[in-house]
Amino acid sequence: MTYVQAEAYCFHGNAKVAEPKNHAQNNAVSNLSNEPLWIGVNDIGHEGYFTYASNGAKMTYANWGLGQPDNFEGNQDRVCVNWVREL
Ligand SMILES: [Ca+2]
Repeated sequence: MTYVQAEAYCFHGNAKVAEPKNHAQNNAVSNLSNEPLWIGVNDIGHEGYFTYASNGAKMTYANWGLGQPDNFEGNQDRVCVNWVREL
C-alpha cells in the first residue's frame, strides 16, 4: 500500500494516518503489524525538515532507524515504522 492509498483508506474511515508523538504512541503503531506501516510524517516541503501531515507542524518525536533519514536515492520523503532494510 502506498502512502497515498493509506491516507485515502484512513480518510474513508473518518481517520488519519497515525502521527506518533512519543515512544508509547510509536510502539502502539509499530505493534499493529510486523510489516512497515506509514505514519503521517514527511519532509516534502523542505528536505530534512520533517512535519506532521495533518497540520504541517514540526515533528516533535522521532525514532529513526540506524542511518535514517537518508533521503534514499534523493527521493524519500515519507516515513514508516517497522522498516528493516535487508543488508
Ligand atoms: Ca526526504
